Amino acid sequence: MAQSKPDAQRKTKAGDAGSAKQKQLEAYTQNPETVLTTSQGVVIPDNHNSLRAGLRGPTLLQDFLLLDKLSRFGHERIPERVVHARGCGAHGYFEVTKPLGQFTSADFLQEAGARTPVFVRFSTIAGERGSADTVRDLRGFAVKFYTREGNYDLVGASAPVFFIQDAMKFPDLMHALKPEPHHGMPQASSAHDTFWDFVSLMPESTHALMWLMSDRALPRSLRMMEGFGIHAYRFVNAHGVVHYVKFHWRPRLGRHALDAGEARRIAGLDPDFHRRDLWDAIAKGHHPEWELGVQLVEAGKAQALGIDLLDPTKLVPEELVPVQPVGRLVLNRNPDNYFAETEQVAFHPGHVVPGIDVSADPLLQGRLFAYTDSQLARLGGPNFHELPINRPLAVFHNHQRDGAGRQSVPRGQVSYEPNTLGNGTEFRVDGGHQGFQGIEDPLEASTVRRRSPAFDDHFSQATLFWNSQGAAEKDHIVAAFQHELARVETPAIRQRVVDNLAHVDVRLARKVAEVLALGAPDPKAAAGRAGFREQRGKLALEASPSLSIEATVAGPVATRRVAVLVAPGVEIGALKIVQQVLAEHGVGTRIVAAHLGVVATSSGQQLPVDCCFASTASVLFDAVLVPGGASHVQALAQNGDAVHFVLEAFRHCKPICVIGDGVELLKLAGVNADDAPPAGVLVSRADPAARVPLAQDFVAAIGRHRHWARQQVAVPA
Ligand code: HDE
Repeated sequence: MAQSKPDAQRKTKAGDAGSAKQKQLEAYTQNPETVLTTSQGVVIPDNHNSLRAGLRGPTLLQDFLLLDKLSRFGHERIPERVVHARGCGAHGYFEVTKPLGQFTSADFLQEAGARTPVFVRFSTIAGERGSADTVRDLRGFAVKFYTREGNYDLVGASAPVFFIQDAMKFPDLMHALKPEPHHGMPQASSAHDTFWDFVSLMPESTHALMWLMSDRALPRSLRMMEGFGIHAYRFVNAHGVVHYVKFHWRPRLGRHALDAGEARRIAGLDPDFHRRDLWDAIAKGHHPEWELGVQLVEAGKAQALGIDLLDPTKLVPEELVPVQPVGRLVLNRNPDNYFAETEQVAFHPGHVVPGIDVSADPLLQGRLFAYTDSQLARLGGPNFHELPINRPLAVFHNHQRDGAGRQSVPRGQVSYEPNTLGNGTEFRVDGGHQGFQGIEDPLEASTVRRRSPAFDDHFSQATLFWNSQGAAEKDHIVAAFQHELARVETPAIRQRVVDNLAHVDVRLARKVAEVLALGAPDPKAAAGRAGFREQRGKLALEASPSLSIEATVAGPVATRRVAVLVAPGVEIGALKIVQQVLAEHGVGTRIVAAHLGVVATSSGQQLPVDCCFASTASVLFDAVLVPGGASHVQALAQNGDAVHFVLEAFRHCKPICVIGDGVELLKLAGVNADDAPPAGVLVSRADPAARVPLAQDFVAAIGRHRHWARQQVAVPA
């Protein structure tokens, strides 16, 4: 492909490519028209009435206007992705901040400031297309770079490890996770027998399970979620020097999670919570951003690392190999059309460009087959690379031909190589030095259907993850295991899981078992089961602090949402000051009241209301602000929705700021904030001079996001 690319195009500056994909897409976009036509372009005179034999007679088969419309409608659906069916996407660009020429010859990574257009699709793994966004799941994080040397896809996820080591087990894993075949339940959830049956028999899944049961599986926003390439890929530079590379996407807004109960409630209140959040942020110009980091290990030194880079159930702690920032990803444009772009985009981990190559990771190797294969079924034929969203910016030319949905019109007699008939001279592509060279691996081995013994350590990194979590994060992991296993109906499966967990940490296993009416976790029973292999490696680290989001939680507060609860008689003087400070930090406030319209303030002004209790709840906000005003607080105190709003925010450990009499509402909620307010609760009695500092403390509390110490307080919400 690269060999037939016109030189003129190859020489365009990388920086010019910023809007190139958008321009390419514009050639295919359609604006709304005032005339309706059939699919053949014939103007439709009447779009309300079919053609019938007389006013009260049957419809005529000759009504091609009706047939065109009905038939086209009946074919609107394509199969959803067999996994990662539910997703949302956005356009943007990737910009190099640190050129990587020393490690890779990939053209798009050579120049600081060079921009490459991208399309990104986020997804949940298990749920079907119409499932909820906030379910407990790892998320897909797939990035298509439209580079000048062809498309490069980094098809990653929100955890750095996967459940299995070999592609052979992928259909089993997914069959166990997806709804059970007899009754088609549950939707978008791992909390059921078949999933836990399978993973309890596959100890290699333990490390990924720890991630799945942790707060990582409940992102507050896709904009606040980390991404990972999982597998080690390989960079090769112009001199043929090879490095293994692991990719990391780090959100500029920090890493933040939902509370598990909150996530479940949001799934009912707003199943589109994450996609709406992404869409709204981009639409309002708050362009989400991630830093791309790489961990590089020289190929010759991989063995000395003590972690098998080909094992996708292992990560490389960044305390051992630092993550070097090399670029930034900015999402700045919502798609024009969900189906044409987000649904039809087709990723593939084997879409690599010169300078980047795959590794022998046996999971990755299987993916190299699976993605094209599943696009063939999903997108109906081999020409899906011609769909506008998938088209490379690099010119593609080859002799693959025909097939369903072919759009290009290749000219000439020749669709084979070598030839002399194409351009009148001999054309032969045979061992050139351009384009994708691939790394020359000296392979000589007997075929073997077995795993490397280096893959046998199934628990030490699960233990590392557990050791690295903060106290609240550990509580959440325990609660998540309890919740999931309590939904498992077969006691023997629950027992197997806790027996396995005893190999991660005995206290963890005991705590999980506590509420499940199980026998004491028995590590020996686990070790005696078929398939159990444990060559526990010596941990180079006791804990890896970078794995905890609790430890690194403070971050920018821009785009967080604060609910301001109001009722008639609200005092808005202090409120305005706090709102102003919040706005300066990019925090949005929404006025929430018992009804839409306006609320009369204590000074007789009309305060417009943004949303009412009938359609919203505290779980849709990051923090709550209750202004002062005696009658307003009294009215809120008599409104069960308002009291519940505050209680629930308290329970979910969110920052709460109360001004003046607002503190009474907290008391009703059982929270005495008079003397020493609990963590994350900010109280201003009457002193007007204290308002700006109060607002600043509130901003700092929002920056911390959750005040988990409050978790210990029992709250009736
Ligand atoms: Fe995928 N995966 N996968 N996967 N995967 C698909 O491809 C598959 C794996 C990931 O937004 C499918 O086009 C196999 C790991 C993402 O369009 C399918 C194996 C990781 C997406 C497929 C894996 C992923 C997919 C479904 C093991 C994290 C969504 C339709 C050998 C690094 C991309 C499709 C999008 C999608 C197969 C393992 C991430 C069936 C066989 C590990 C983000 O081809």
